[in-house]
Amino acid sequence: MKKTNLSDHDPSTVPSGEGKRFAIVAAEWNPEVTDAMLQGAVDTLREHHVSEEDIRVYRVPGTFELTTAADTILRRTTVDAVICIGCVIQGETRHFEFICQAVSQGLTNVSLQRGRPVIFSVLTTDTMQQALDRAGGRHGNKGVEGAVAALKMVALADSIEYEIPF
Ligand code: DLZ
Repeated sequence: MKKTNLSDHDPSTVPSGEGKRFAIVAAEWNPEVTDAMLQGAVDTLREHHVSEEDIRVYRVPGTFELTTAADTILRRTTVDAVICIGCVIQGETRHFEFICQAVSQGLTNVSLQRGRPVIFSVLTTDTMQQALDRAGGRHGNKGVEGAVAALKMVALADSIEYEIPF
């Protein structure tokens, strides 16, 4: 089946997160969007048996700061994955391009360097309406999708055994 929207996931296909620990970092910019995504992510982790005390929520000023926050969390804690939530809306200047480029590359680098999943739940839209449509509106909730992706990546990591001495 073609998969275009993890918000429509079949819950039975999502691994349990029991005993796993997650950090969620959400940007303060565009809070009407990021707050809804954050709530969607928390609710989804809870639905999949992650206990409340195993979900740590952090805030950063803007989407650009997600990279530093994710790196600090992974250097200082033993969480299994970090879900990064942000919303960048195209404006009149080139700020949009710089932020989107920096955060997508930055989060990829952090994940590879720290060896744990860093989930890109960042909306990059032309308008606020497009963002709202993806934060609990007609196109689902990218926070929910981020939580599903995190649960799947943590389970994947658990399933890959070391054949080469670490
Ligand atoms: C500066 C800025 C602009 C113009 N737009 C957004 C946005 O749409 N979404 C967002 O999350 N953050 C924005 N920011 C703030 C930057 O992410 C960052 O916080 C500042 O440039 C300070 O480093």
